[in-house]
Amino acid sequence: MRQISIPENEPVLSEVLEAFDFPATLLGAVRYGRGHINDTFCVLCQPQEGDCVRFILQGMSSAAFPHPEELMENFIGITSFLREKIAADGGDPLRETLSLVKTRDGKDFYTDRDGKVWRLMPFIENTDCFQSATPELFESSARAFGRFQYMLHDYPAQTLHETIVNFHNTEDRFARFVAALEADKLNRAKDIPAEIRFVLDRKADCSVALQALRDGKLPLRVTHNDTKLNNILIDRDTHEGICVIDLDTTMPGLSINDFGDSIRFGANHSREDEKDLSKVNFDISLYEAYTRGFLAGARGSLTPAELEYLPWGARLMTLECGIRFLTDYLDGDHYFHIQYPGQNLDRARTQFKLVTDMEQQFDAMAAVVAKYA
Ligand code: ADP
Ligand code: GN1
Ligand code: MG
Repeated sequence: MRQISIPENEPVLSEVLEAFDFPATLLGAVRYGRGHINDTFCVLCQPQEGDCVRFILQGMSSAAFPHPEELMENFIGITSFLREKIAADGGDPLRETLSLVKTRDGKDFYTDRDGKVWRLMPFIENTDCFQSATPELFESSARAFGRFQYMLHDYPAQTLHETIVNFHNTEDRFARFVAALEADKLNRAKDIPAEIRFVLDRKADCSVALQALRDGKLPLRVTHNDTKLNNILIDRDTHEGICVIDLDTTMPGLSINDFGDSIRFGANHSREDEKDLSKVNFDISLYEAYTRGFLAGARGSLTPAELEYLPWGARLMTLECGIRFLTDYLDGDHYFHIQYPGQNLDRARTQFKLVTDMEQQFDAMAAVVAKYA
């Protein structure tokens, strides 16, 4: 077999690559993407004739996903369902949703010697994945996320596994923050009183969406639950959001959270870990572009209560994500990948700055929804 090029510090890769049934000769693999959770690699292959082809190889995070085989069952169910809808709609199922390449023994995923689960997917070419966007691109991503939710409105939700229990249970996130604070394993709490106060002062907010759900105001739907801009592939020719990726948390949830998580990540002009908070500002014009796109994509399927709570979705997903980053910081950074010490604290701080901005512009945010509802 010819020598393939793989990073020296990824010893398990050759075992994993060997397990999959590549339709062409393997040339090499490199780490890829900006996700915080999975181990993602781009794999290059040379077919007998024609240009090289790429694949995405992903090892699922055991810290995030305790039952990866259930996650893969969800993945297969959702992508098969979407493939049929996309085909019926005259679309291209190979570009508009993810698919899997099987292992040599005909399985949908490979479990390595340490028990980590890996999947292989064709790379969806002629697309871009952005970390920040112009209003036009952001609106296009919004249409795609709205459409994603619309397409799954008749998916049999009871068949989905809850891949991360209490994923967007903001009350539970608050409680876990308090537990991490009390444990204060690394003695970090003493240096961050303002951030801790920020969270403790917002305990009541953490119940707003859950209370509306308990009161029967907000319906449970099949939602993506991780709708950051870099979880969508944008077609290079049409600039349309063509494929929603990172389906690992697609499960029953609230539509306002899908709306909200996109706003959290995309309705500003700074990095998620920007240290200079003067650069971190909620941009209501990006919020407006997203609102317009999301409501168009959802094709009138949101109820009046969901529309009313959309601004809360933005505020709560941002608060919750900040709480999660801060919890992981207190806990020793075991959940989110970090590139430097203190990155989770930097991330928490940007989220809290954005929450503050949204609190100040909350009425204007509601007015924007009313304009497009
Ligand atoms: P994570 O859970 O770590 O965020 P993702 O599934 O979002 O993992 O993948 C990480 C990155 O890999 C994405 O942001 C995107 O750039 C790229 N990616 C994932 N799947 C594909 C695909 N099928 N085609 C092209 N790029 C992909
Ligand atoms: C993670 O996997 P990725 O990088 O798309 C996280 C989201 C957070 C996000 C913060 C499964 O998303 O919940 O909002 O980081 N995903 C999981 O950037 O926890
Ligand atoms: Mg991702």
